[in-house]
Amino acid sequence: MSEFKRLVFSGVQPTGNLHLGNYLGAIKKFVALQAESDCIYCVVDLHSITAQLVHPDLKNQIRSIAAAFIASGIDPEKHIVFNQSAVPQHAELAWVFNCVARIGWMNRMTQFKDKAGKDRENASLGLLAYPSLMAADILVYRATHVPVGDDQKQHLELARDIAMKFNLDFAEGIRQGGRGIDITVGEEPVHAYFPMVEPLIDGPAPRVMSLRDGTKKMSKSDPSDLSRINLMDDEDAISKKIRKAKTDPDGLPSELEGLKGRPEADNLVGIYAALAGKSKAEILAEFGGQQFSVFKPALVDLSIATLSPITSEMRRLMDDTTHIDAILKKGGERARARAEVVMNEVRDIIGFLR
Ligand code: AQP
Repeated sequence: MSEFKRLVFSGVQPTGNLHLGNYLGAIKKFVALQAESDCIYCVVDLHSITAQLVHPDLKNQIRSIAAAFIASGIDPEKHIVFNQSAVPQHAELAWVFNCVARIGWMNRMTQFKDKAGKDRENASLGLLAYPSLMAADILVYRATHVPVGDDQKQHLELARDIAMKFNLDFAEGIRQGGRGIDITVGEEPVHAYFPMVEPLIDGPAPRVMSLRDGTKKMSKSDPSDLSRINLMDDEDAISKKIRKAKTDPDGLPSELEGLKGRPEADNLVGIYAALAGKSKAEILAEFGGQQFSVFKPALVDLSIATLSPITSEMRRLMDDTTHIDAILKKGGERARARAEVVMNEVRDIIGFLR
């Protein structure tokens, strides 16, 4: 065998309301990938306690992410949907990876720097080690492809570094058990137990920006609710947020060039294009020369038409959580069985007695 079997893995943190950035940057891609790949989609609850330890309504937050997956069109029968803490092998492999990875690698992560802010000494150790757990989430299934937004690119590069170092450090243990696959990384032949994961970043909108500041990414943890469109927002809220979205006084240009230096206009056009399944150039050909007073109502209509079926299905699923709980339980069992096969091999490769 000269290739790892294609397997898609991705996760979303239950840290608050899912927003349009999460949907366009990640979940929409999750849905599209189901047709061609075996997929595992995870609510990464262990990650949610890295930046904020106590979440008063964590159980429902976890359910609501799973509800968003299902309402968006993920099929939990054909693929696997579960929450991370139900599969302890993630944390076990993360410990191994904490010992493989170097502190310097973690210190360079821009997300750590952003989230820890000026008070780095007071950030949790978990926040620093976050990318190591993320690598374990993926590699505990030996997944090969990871659909994510642009903000996760650096973490995936680190996952590749961790996989590579594990493959090299434990080369003997991997060969001894007759495990692993011969692959080429760059020019170098490597006998690999873990694959070099491929990020799948391209998509309708790899980086959706805040509606209040076109230079900041749309984020669940932004204190301003006006900065994002939540998947659970009703029509009035969507309409209000788009009407209040920051713009500049000029109308829309007819060419892409005219969006340069206009981050808010660029963002709104990008959102429209992603929702419509068209390119930004096509949207500008349609709306070039028009004022935002014309463009914004069109964006409101398109946003509501796309999101309201998802929102109403999420609400229905969250009204009686027995269905979601059953999906997560079954998904957890299926994921655990697969992760345990890999962990047993990892324990043998390292040389732990079992
Ligand atoms: N603004 C965004 N544009 C495109 N993709 C985005 N993603 C997040 N924000 C955007 C993608 O959504 C997936 C799930 O993200 P996450 O919840 O695991 O963590 P995050 O990247 O840290 O997202 P948030 O919304 O900004 O959450 P907080 O505020 O809690 O940190 C990922 O694939 C991510 O790339």
